[in-house]
Amino acid sequence: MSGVVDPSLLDGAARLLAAARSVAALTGAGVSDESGVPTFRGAGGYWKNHRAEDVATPTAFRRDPALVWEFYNYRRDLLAGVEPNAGHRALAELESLGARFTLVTQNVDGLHARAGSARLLELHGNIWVVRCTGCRGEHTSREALGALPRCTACGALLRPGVVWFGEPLPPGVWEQAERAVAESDCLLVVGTSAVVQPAASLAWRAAQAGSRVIEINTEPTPARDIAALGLYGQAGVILPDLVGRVRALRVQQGTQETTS
Ligand code: BJW
Ligand code: ZN
Repeated sequence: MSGVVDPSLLDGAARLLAAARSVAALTGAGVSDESGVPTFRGAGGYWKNHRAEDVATPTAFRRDPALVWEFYNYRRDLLAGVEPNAGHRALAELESLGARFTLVTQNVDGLHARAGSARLLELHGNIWVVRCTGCRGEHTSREALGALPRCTACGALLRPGVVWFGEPLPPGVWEQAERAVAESDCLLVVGTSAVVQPAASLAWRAAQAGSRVIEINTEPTPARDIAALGLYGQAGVILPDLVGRVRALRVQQGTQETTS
């Protein structure tokens, strides 16, 4: 809970953000937790009931596409009934507070876009995108899909437009994400276990390039080692508080500029 986050740490983090000319954020499943979306690795996470190798690899899809679609259709149904939370909204507001801002997410749920984030890089694709395994055509589909949906153009099986283990990230997206974190003065690492590569390496890449890393999570992760600051509690509580402090500092900066 942010009740236990020391206000001086929140102020320190807000000062880093307000002083930055370029800010990036790397988010994971934890930011959607308070919207009611399960994470992957925590208690109640997807990988507690499903082995990742059975539902999130190209081999699994070749072996049993119906099982894989069952997993993704279940998640699409769940997501159709949830809303972005205060954490998503705070990150969207941060984008409008002056610095250059890029939001890099590992999430496929589309909630950052729904909250209003515009400069958004989805490293692991999007669950509402459907891709043909034959002609590679892509389209966005929010309708219910059958157990084994097929492409109307070529008849081949359709698959979810997400990145499975062993697959490369979407072309171009990775390069843009690397550039954004390397150029940032401050990187927020929010709600990710920071163990899935190459996404997690962005935190280390930023630190190496001199960016100040701020970790926001319910518990420290391996990224704590390279973070300048760690804020431990719920993202949906900490982010609005933090962004409110950045907003106040920006207003002060503006007043100083006009009076000096
Ligand atoms: C809260 C909170 C609250 C909770 N507030 N916080 C180097 C070393 C070892 C292995 C590899 C390596 N390089 C590559 C690999 C292999 C593999 C990998 O990383 N494996 C490791 C896990 C061992 N990586 C890949 O295969 C990647 N591809 C690749 O490397 O390709 C190379 C290649 C190149 C050229 C040709 C061919 C290949 C692809 C990785 C794809 C990951 N896909 C998934 C599924 C996506 C689709 C779907 O959603 O179904 O992505 S797996 C899953 O993990 C999903 C997530 O995006 C990803 C990250 O999880 P995330 O977001 O961190 O969630 P959790 O649950 O782990 O953590 C939640 C966190 O939130 C926790 O810390 C909580 O404490 C916190 N939290 N509530 C704040 N309220
Ligand atoms: Zn097709």
